[in-house]
Amino acid sequence: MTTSLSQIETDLQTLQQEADSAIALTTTLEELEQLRVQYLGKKGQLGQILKTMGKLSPEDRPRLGALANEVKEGLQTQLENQRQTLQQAQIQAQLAAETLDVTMPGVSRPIGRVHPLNNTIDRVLDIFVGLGYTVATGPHVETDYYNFEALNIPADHPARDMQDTFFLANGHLLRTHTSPVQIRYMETHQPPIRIVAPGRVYRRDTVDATHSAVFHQVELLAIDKGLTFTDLKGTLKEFIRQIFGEELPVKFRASYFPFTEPSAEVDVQWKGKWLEVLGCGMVDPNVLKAVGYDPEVYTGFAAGLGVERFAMVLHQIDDIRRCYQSDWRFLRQF
Ligand code: 2U9
Repeated sequence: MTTSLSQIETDLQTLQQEADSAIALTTTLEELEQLRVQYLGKKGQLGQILKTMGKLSPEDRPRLGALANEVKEGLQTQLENQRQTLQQAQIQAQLAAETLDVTMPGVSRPIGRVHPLNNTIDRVLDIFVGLGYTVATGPHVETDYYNFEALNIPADHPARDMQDTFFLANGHLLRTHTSPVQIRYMETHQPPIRIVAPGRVYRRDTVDATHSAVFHQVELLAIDKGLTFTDLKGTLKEFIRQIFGEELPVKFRASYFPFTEPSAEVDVQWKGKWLEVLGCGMVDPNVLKAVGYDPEVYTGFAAGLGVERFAMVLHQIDDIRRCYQSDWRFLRQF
């Protein structure tokens, strides 16, 4: 069977038309490459058609050769055009996917703020610093001597029951008050002394709305020649005036602490209620002796307040546990 020139011409035109639409329909560079192999590859369709050229008469061959070249170049141009189109599309898609829209609203992070307990400590310290006091701090892990013995609380003293705490294997303990700070300070300083000691303290306590095994105190201590209970009253009244922002009725009610004699609890009338806000007293002579001060020469006064209790009173907080839960809905109110 001989193949006619017109037959091959028809085959080439059909190939051209099929390839036209097939190339235009590709959506990926991989599909396009498959088509290139299919049409122009070694075993491609164009090659297959050209193989039949041998069956043509010699005079027909040049015409067909020219036509085949035309088809081949046409296919190459089309493949190249489509390759560029697809590549552009791919770049555009990638750009769209990776573009950073700098006009989009950012992810906002709420700005933190001072915790109500720290805020209360700061306010208390500010007032005493204004009255000439120096801030002093000390270790949370203490010895029995600094936490109890030097503060006139010997081993068999009933006050130890209320201040049971956490003991370490080596006999050290977590301080039950910040008072050891003042003992350490007195050991290394001579009167006159005016210090205020803020910090975290620990007690073996059952947690409820008003009790926590870990809480905070601020204590103050003044030692000088001739200090009296009147100086203590004046100092605390001024403190109360400043922290509550107004002159309030104040009551000093007799009380007992091992490290002060006489001792008192301080009540303040605020918004119609009497609130217990401070403990205080004249430093017990035994405490002065323990640090080598002569109680015949020096006298002093001390006071202590529970920071949580104070913050709860100032901000009408109903449950001490809110102070430790880091709940932003609670904290953002302050
Ligand atoms: C030295 C001498 C005396 C500190 C004092 C109180 C009274 C007091 C309580 C307040 C509420 C403890 O957190 S609380 O439960 N504190 O009532 N504290 S006098 O007296 C001292 C401290 C150090 C050397």
